[in-house]
Amino acid sequence: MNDLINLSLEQVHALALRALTVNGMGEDHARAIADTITQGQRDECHSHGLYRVLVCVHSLRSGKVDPVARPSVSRPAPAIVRVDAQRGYSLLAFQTGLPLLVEQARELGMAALVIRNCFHFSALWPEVEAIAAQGLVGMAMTPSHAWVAPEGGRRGVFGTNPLAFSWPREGQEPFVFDFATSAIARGDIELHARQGKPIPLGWGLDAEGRPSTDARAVLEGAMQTFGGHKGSALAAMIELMAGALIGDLTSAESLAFDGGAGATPCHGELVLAFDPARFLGNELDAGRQRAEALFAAITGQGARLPSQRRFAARQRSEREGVWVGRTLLDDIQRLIDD
Ligand code: NDP
Ligand code: PYC
Repeated sequence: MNDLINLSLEQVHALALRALTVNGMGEDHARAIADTITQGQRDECHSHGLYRVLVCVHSLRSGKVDPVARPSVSRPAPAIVRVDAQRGYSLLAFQTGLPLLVEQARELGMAALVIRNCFHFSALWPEVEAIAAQGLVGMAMTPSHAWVAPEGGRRGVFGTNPLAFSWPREGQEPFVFDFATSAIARGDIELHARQGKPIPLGWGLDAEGRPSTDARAVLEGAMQTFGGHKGSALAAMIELMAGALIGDLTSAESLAFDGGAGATPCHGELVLAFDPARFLGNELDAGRQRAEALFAAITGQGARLPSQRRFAARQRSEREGVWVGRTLLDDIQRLIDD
């Protein structure tokens, strides 16, 4: 039986940090990763919370990741900030590039942060929220591994390719969405497989291309896109924008680079920032009011905004801590002890 254990957010952070550092991760990378993992657990995004410690440590032990890589910055054009993660994890590269992205977006109206050569496991909402916290509109996207079949196909071509967006709001949480362009994140299917639970039809196909509710069969077959041909086209766009356009690997190339190691995918990420003050000038207030009218029209009929569940979970976790399955905690503890 998988009991649930209550942990404070400080305990979650300390556990993630310890598991990473005893396995050789440099302190600054480990802190950046533990911060994001703690945010995921806090917001009840279970596929990208403490569970990710397992794959990060596996990736470290595979020898693929440089645990002490130093991100390096270059400026190929005024609006483009490029950070080469040098085969380290993406989060330190994002932290390195964010102040420059913000500065350039304020100066030019819009700017791009291009992260190359990074191992990428994390949810994108912490990144677009950080952009919204600066009063900017944010977008982020990244490939992963070619696990997802195009609509009408049966073999993996696309990654689970998340797309995230944030819109800053005065005096309240930003409008944020962040979703995989597959029907669901692969991490969620992995969690179903760990717990021996079936998955809904529509998430994936078995190795013979048949729709399946067996999580393990789908992990060995192909995942499906969300919204059929629409998710398929968006997934292709992300391969192009955050792969071909930025000079980094597509999901198929990233999977080939992994070579069966089962490490975190290694590729690039594209992050965009837009300054509403620059776009709108003295019409800024009118633009903000237009946005608020839109949000009111959504919530006014009982629908919810994306991230409302997450923000509510955040408040609850900050008050009461989080509940984590004993099996996961035991698995992480073994990575510290062995
Ligand atoms: P979900 O399908 O669970 O949800 C995605 C978004 O939809 C969230 O913003 C969510 O808000 C919102 N949402 C859900 N239900 C509703 C509703 N009824 N009304 C309005 N909004 C709603 O996420 P995915 O499984 O697709 O992705 C999960 C995470 O996995 C993402 O954070 C993504 O970045 C990450 N990921 C990372 C990858 C990587 O390579 N780094 C690859 C793939 C995924 P709320 O949270 O409030 O429910
Ligand atoms: O859950 O699909 C996923 C995922 C891929 C890489 C990181 N998360």
